[in-house]
Amino acid sequence: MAYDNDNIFAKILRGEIPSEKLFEDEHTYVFMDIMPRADGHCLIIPKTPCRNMLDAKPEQLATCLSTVQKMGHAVMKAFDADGVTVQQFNEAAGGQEVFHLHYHVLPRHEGVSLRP
Ligand code: DGP
Repeated sequence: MAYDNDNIFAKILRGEIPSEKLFEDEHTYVFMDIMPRADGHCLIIPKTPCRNMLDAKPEQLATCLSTVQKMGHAVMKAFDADGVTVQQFNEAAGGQEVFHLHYHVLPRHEGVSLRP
């Protein structure tokens, strides 16, 4: 399916709507999720247009996953977490709500469930 340039994360990348930035490099941007399901819940997105994983070029997947790993280490340390959950959804039937590729990184603590 086609990429929509007016999706929320495209607007965040263009600076048209605010976001709480955690990190960026040449290829990726990281910001806090507006509806966090755990303290430190953040989102990793590519800076180039990509609807979801099914639409991604290999370099978009590689750079995103490299940043996912970096943020995994960062939130483990910052939140004294016991583990990290990484989530990624594709198309509405797959649970995707915003149609720009993104990875959720959620710090986890033993015995603590994610918020709904
Ligand atoms: P999903 O496509 O199902 O992975 O859900 C999209 C996620 O994006 C959801 O956890 C909430 C988050 N989100 C939606 N709109 C905004 C926004 O305007 N700003 C931020 N920071 N996060 C958003």
